[in-house]
Amino acid sequence: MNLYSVLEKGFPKDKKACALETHDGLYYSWGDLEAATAKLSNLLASLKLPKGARVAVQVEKSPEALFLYLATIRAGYVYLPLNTAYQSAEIQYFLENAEPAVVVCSSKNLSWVSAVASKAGTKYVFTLDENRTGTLLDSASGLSDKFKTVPAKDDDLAAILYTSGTTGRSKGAMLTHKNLGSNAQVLQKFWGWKKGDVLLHALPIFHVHGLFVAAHGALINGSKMIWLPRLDTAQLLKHMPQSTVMMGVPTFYVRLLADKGFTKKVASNMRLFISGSAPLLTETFNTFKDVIGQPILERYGMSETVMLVSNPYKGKRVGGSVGLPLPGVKVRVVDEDNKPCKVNEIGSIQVKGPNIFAGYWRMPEKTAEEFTKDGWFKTGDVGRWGGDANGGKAPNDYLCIVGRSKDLIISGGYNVYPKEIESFIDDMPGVDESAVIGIPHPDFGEAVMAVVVPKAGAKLNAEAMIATLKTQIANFKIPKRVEIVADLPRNAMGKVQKNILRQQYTA
Ligand code: MCA
Ligand code: AMP
Repeated sequence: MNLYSVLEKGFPKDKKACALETHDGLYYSWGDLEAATAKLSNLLASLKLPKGARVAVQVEKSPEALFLYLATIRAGYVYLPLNTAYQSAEIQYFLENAEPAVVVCSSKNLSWVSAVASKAGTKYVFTLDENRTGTLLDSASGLSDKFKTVPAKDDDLAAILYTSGTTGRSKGAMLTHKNLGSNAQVLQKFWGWKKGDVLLHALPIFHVHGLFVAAHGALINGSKMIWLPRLDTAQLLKHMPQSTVMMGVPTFYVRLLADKGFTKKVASNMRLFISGSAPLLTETFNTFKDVIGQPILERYGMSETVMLVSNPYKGKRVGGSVGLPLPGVKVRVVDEDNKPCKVNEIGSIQVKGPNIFAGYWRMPEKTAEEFTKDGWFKTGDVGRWGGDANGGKAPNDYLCIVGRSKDLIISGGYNVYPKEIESFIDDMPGVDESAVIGIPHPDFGEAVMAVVVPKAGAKLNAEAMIATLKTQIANFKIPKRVEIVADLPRNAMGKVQKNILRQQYTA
């Protein structure tokens, strides 16, 4: 079934009820949402795109950006969201790889996006800005506000999400209508969504967390969303008394706790705070419980799998554990021979279920590598069942993530692959080699740091290197610190020992 039809089942009968309230005081009813979505679906349908055509979108967060997403799904096309921090070289790669039929961008980026899109063979480029302007809305404005949702098979593609690669460039994770619809249904029950819930939404909507976990949750439950453009603690505190559910990356909770205005009283209407995308420090979990009087619910997922494991809504929430496999999701922790580990033994986390993606876009070999012969997806995360989870003893059926086998940094909930940053640094004049590592950071959890070796006789300037990187890659990938050193520590095989660098710079 088309994912939109799955979500629509939860829309309230009262079409005048509020679906979205914005930070600047605008209200969109469910009728508005359906009409705006229909107009945009009609626009896409009028372009007569082939089945499976991709609609790539790099725009600021706005209600209309959400409607564009829903319209794409409703019209049977494939949604491809792109982080607003991506720069032209990054966007060029995504467009050339995905070959979208339609690109929607902010009007301030139109000139360079058009150039890149035309190179990639894209036929239509529209603009959409956060103040409800742009050629997309202009083109849709005269069209009908009714649209018959295009039927979709369970394994038809609904979205492609690019996730960075450990060795090469980003891979597009292909998610089907079934992947997304089944996960939304499971989460609605598992997290006890109920009538009257109001979601406080401050996450970006170009990733799984803000779009497929948070927004889907409210949509399938017919719940109002308070729609904030970005994380702003003052705005969160202002709207919290009218809200019941919030989702955030750990940085959301660190920043809220640093604000004196965040009290039990302000949060008294809230029934659920959910954290994910990166490890929630036990210290944050415990302080939150002390200050607010309720435990944050931590869950675990991936772009390739949507949500996998979650602490329970009603049962025990354990700090330092991500909880129980969601209904329908199978999780195993295995040793190097793919044999199941015992409780408290550390191994690789592998998963199966209706939520597991359909593969990487046009990368069949890479897809095959990431699955075991018997069909388990290798998450690249390392964990164990039960054991001491810092926040107390985890029951034996609770999963604890203890690390990652993939060389990945998660900074403020965004993934950064060291290899990508190293390749940009290594291309700079005077650089012999580099190692990019993650070091603990009080706000972002982990911060990106680069350790760089100059070529013989070359002089490198850390600030100038950072300035150059800022013109090349998204801002969250920029190293917060660059250290110039004479050489990198290596093991007997000649491999750079990043663990030693991490220890050294963490100290
Ligand atoms: C911004 N900056 C960052 C980050 N964000 N640096 C490192 N890591 C970051 N995440 C830098 C900017 O480059 C800038 O640096 C300075 O911080 C201020 O930028 P600003 O945009 O004002 O930052 P902010 O608004 O305070 O944003 C921080 C944030 C944001 C709220 C943590 O990054 C965020 O919303 N993260 C959520 C990511 C997310 O949704 N992840 C879900 C992925 P300068 O001043 O030098 O230019 S989905 C996923 O992972 C899976 C499926 C899952 O399980 O959910
Ligand atoms: P992404 O591919 O961007 O969706 O990021 C997925 C990765 O985020 C996972 O493979 C984990 O490494 C990490 N992740 C997500 N949620 C959690 C969590 N609650 N605790 C620890 N790591 C997490």
